Amino acid sequence: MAKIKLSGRSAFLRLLLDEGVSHMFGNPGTTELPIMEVMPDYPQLKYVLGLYESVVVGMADGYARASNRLAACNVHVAPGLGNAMGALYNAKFSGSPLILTAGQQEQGHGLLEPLLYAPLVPVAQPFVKWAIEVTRAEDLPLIVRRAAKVALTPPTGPVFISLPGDVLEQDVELEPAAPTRVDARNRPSDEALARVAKTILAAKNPVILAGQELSVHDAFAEAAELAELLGAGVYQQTVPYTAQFPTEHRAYLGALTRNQKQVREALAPFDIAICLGADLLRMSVYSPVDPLPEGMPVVHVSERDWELGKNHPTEFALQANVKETLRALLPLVRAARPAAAAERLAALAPRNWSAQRDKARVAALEAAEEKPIDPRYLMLRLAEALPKDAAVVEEALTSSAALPAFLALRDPKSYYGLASGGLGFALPGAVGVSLALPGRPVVAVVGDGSAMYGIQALWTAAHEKLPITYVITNNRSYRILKERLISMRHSDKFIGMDIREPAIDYCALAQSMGVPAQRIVEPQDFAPALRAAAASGGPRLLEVMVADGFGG
Ligand SMILES: Cc1ncc(C[n+]2csc(CCOP(=O)(O)OP(=O)(O)O)c2C)c(N)n1
Ligand SMILES: [Mg+2]
Repeated sequence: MAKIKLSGRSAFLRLLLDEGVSHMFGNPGTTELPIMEVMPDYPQLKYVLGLYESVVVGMADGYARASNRLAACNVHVAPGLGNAMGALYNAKFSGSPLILTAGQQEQGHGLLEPLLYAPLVPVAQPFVKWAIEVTRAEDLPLIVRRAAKVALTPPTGPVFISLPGDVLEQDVELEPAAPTRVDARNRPSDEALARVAKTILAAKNPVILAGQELSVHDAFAEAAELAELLGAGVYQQTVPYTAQFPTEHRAYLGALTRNQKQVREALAPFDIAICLGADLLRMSVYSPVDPLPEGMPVVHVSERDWELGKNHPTEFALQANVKETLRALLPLVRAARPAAAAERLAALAPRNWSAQRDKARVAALEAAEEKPIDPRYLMLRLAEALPKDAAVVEEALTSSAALPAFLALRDPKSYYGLASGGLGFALPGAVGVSLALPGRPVVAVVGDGSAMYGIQALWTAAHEKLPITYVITNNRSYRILKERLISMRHSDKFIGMDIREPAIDYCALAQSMGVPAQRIVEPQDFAPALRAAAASGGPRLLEVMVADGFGG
């Protein structure tokens, strides 16, 4: 095909389209105006405005996670990039393939230290796979194509490109080219698979740790078959930020906590851990206890080589695609299914997820009348009243502690949680998830404190008329920090942990941004309100007054 001559700004957008980008999430400033000038020439590239940069990157993160596609996001020079860093940290954790760009002062002009200037590459670098500033327009094709390839090659993740104004003004000759996509769906060697099969078949009591790569690569069926063939119990990984395993499967035992001692106790009865596309026991706060029982052998399949053997000696560290690996492993296991497997599987039934749910339901129903609403009861009702095909986005900390016990996850795109611990994902993330899954209702459950780290996303949800129901659990506090101050510091003198005086009116906040809202005080009002909100087909916010855990 013939070369075409374009301005740098047009070439940039054209290249993104050629790489399969359909959405650019952005917040513009003067240095982005060249790009905004030519946006109307590329209507296939939908510009989604976010009113704060962490919201822009959070939306792109949600979009990339739910679509498994490349997303573009564009922020404004040094302050905009700085505002986005928490969200970029999240995107790094969830391995979201993002091309993050920022306009930069013209080369040379930056030397004069004008307003808004700072070198951008060193700012973005720690959280991205590749960071670069374009110095000549003629390099744009190489850089954008390489950025897309790097972002999408497992381990996937964000990349950063700084776009100086003068580069966007120069002309560039563009030669059409098909995107390069690295096929990384590799599987271990026959020899390694045979050794793994022999080891796991010989185990007396294997356990599977299910991770997010099972959902990214749509491998629920394969993981479930392995659990059945081995009679292995299945736990989801300690930070369950995607759906990781069909919860109603009889081998599924629920979530591991992030308490080292509890995890060690949960794993102690087993004699081998088979870690499928998971982060091996990522923890949160310090404990001297090692969560992996001493001497426990580990089989770990992950496409993220950094995770393999990172913290724990790993007998079988297999850098591979988890679905392809399971496909190749299953015939070996099928052929020699251990006699004890059926027995082991049957023994899991009384304590599997479904059995635990029944017990948790009884406990939650005991709190049905309480006011302010008991968060366990709220989560029970939420799980029951969700539309069948809903995707849940979650960042509600203490309020959602019971959610994993009630929320049945049946497909890989049914749940998106906070990956890194950095608050602010859920409100914008829900916008991205909704754009990625058109036709699917989204329900975002978000703590009152967490909501304030991404509140501007409500405006985008309204502007784009997205079918998202935001459930804000208002306990008027950072309840988790209060609980931890007591358990970890033995103090109950709470400074900086109450969100009162004045109380935040989340309904008024939502309404001011065009999202109809309702406050729920009576426990029985929640389920009908959730059904009505989800049925509305547009954005809604339910502010639910829940117990603060300290008698209020
Ligand atoms: C970006 C960021 N800032 C601060 C924190 C510290 N932090 C962790 S949990 C939390 C409180 C969350 O409050 P809320 O969403 O209301 O949940 P609750 O604790 O009340 O259940 C805070 C401030 C964090 N994790 N991330
Ligand atoms: Mg709170």
